[in-house]
Amino acid sequence: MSKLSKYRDDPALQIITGVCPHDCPDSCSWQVAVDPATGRALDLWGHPDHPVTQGALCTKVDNYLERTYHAGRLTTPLKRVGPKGSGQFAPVSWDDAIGDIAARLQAIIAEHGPEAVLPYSYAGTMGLLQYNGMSARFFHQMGASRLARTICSEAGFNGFLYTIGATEGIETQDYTHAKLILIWGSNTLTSNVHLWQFVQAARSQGATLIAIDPAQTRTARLADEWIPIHPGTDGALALAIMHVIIAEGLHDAGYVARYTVGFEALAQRVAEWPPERAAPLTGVPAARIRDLARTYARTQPAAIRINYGIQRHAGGGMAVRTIACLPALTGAWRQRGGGIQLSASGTFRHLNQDSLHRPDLLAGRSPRTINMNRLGDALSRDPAALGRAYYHPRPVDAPARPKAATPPVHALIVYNSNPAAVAPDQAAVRQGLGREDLFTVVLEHFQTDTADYADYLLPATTQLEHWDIVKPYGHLHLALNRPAIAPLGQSLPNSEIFRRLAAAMGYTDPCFRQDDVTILQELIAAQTHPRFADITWESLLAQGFVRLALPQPYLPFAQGNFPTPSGKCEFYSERMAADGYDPVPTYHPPHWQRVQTSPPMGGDRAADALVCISPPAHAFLNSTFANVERFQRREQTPLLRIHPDDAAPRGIVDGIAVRVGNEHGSVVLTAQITTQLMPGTVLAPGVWWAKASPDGRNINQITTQQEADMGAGAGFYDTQVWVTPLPAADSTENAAIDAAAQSLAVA
Ligand SMILES: Nc1nc2c(c(=O)[nH]1)N[C@H]1C(S)=C(S)[C@@H](COP(=O)(O)OP(=O)(O)OC[C@H]3O[C@@H](n4cnc5c(=O)[nH]c(N)nc54)[C@H](O)[C@@H]3O)O[C@H]1N2
Ligand SMILES: Nc1nc2c(c(=O)[nH]1)N[C@H]1C(S)=C(S)[C@@H](COP(=O)(O)OP(=O)(O)OC[C@H]3O[C@@H](n4cnc5c(=O)[nH]c(N)nc54)[C@H](O)[C@@H]3O)O[C@H]1N2
Ligand code: SF4
Ligand SMILES: [Mo]
Repeated sequence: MSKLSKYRDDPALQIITGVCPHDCPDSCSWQVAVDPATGRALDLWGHPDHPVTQGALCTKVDNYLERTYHAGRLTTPLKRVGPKGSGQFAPVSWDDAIGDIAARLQAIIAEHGPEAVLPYSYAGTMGLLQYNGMSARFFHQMGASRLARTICSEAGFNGFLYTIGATEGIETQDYTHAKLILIWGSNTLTSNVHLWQFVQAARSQGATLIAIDPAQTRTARLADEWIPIHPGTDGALALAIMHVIIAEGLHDAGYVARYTVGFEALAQRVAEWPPERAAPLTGVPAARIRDLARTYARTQPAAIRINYGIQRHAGGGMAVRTIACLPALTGAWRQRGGGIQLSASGTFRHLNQDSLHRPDLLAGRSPRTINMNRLGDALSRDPAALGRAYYHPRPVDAPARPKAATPPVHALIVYNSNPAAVAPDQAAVRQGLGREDLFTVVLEHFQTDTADYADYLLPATTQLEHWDIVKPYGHLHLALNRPAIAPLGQSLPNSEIFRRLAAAMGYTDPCFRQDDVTILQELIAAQTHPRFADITWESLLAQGFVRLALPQPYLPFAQGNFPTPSGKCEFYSERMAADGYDPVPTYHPPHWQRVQTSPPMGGDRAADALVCISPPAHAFLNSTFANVERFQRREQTPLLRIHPDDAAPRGIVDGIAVRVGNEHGSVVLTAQITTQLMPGTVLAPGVWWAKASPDGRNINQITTQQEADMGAGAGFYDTQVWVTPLPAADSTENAAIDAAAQSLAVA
């Protein structure tokens, strides 16, 4: 019996419609059964009428009440009483907390200016209001440093824009119509599970599914074929595929002539990329590349799903820019179920959020922008490090000069994020967070790794407890979230916390007194683009979710109409040239391939480095859910997956503790030996809370602040590590590894 039918017929219960707030393409609509007598939520399930949710939630959110009512939920404001970072707090009243925080911020602004205050937030909730509504207004009014929100998708996002013009593509439901599906750098069954039903429907009608991934993920295991690839080398594979397609005349000359620019330049470039050149770089045999190119060009409709895993590398932007050329070359866009999807966020690009964010409150000021991937550098007292943290997304953007890097950050306000666990170069982040002269405020549901460093820790409500609107990035339905239950304890929505802070700071603009429902109604009313024609407050209230007013089926580029400067798919991009890039697809190797020319295959010497990736764990969502016992049991313990060919020469056997380290730091993980992985690559599912890990650290000890090639994006998976049994077999071996780490740090 479905959960809905279990609760529907009980007249004593209320059923409230909402939407999952998590950073996940699926943005499921949900229904919550509430007992009005007690005010408690009894259960929740996927909305049966939503065309993508189709009545089911993922395993994490299906058990959401275990997180909502978890004993660890923060229920009162807390003030630090122990040493910095100790996580020792005492309860205080909201009035005292807000009053003292405002006084501290006023003092810092008076002494160092408002740029000494840094907001740090990401997508703990994707609800537009709680993600960055009242908070954006607050920091605009203050003139605080701005934050470039680069930690997830910026490299690939910008690469996609150069080729296509916007992150639009195949509508998720239309994968049903494909005859060939390439899942390329995406573990669909973990990170985008609602796509799977459409993939399976296509396969039941004869479609073939191929997964291209360094790991034989649960998705790759269920595919018709797994093509293992070295991390960060997908651009070379795409260049070689295009080589074969053009050399063999398999491209769609009509589509190319009408709807693309730069074919001649592309043909010239890929002539330099025979499969024999890409094979040693990617680890994919030349014959397999040829065959894949032919199958891709000859099978229509052909659908590609890329995800952000392929762009967390030094060359991630160019790789996505290159792969995005494929469907125009073969004319795949002409057909329903043909094309590519990275994200659907661009279908919402006309959403005007000025009424929500109020950028006008900056009143002509233009505060510096800090790259969130460089939080460690940003919190440093060294101006050279702080200068590196200034946002410079393109080669033409000059990095800040050290002397320009002032003032140091004196106050950090964290919401919707857990940087002590998720940000790269954890040692640097923790050193910054541990500064005695840094005033830190954290808004949270739980006492996370980051919360341990707070001077004030403020309890926030969850999606079950507040209003919001979610703009999805995996489908076209905007959704309204109604609160189902009252806030737990004294917790407050982010919006209300910033509303109270604004009042205490003396901010008088009427926008700081608007209530949440008014703000959301105003946001909806402000939309003038025809895509939002069907989306009204009333339709959202009545249905819970409303699709953008786009034709169905929606084939965005069947007749060109690319939102690029030329209006065409840009094989040649003037804009890239102006931004300092090669205007034609090319290969940007991953960092590991730049410092080490031969692939780290086989690992015949224990001192050889391995490439380390740390993609999403199935039962966590980044570091969210990693404190809930059910999901900890599902993920067992912080693991390092390693191929037997790499384990044997290092004396590593299944189940032993290993030390994984490089020039940034080290972490202890449990070895899990598996052949479901490209030799030379190790994989640590992320992101565990550091304090729940054996040595109080997690995998971001070994990740880098180094930006990817575009958008100052993150390089989480472009890192090399040395792996040794713990304790190391003998100390000479450890010394050799430390020496190797030093030499890489210099290189
Ligand atoms: N359960 C769960 N769901 C999630 C998340 C989570 O943590 N857990 N995270 C959410 C977030 S924040 C995001 S951004 C989205 C998307 O999140 P993504 O990080 O894009 O997640 P995946 O789809 O798992 O894609 C990563 C896949 O790419 C592979 N990979 C890594 N490097 C390379 C490479 O260089 N080339 C190729 N071809 N493959 C590579 C990994 O092995 C993995 O299978 O998912 C969201 N959904
Ligand atoms: N090694 C490694 N590191 C990674 C990744 C990886 O693949 N490997 N993935 C990266 C990616 S793709 C991303 S997107 C980032 C994500 O990094 P984060 O955005 O930091 O995501 P989470 O770890 O889920 O932490 C979100 C926090 O927000 C809190 N939260 C949720 N809702 C609310 C709310 O309404 N109010 C307040 N105040 N708090 C709320 C949650 O309790 C949670 O602690 O991590 C990145 N880090
Ligand atoms: S995390 Fe993703 S799949 Fe799970 S309920 Fe939320 S939107 Fe749906
Ligand atoms: Mo992400």
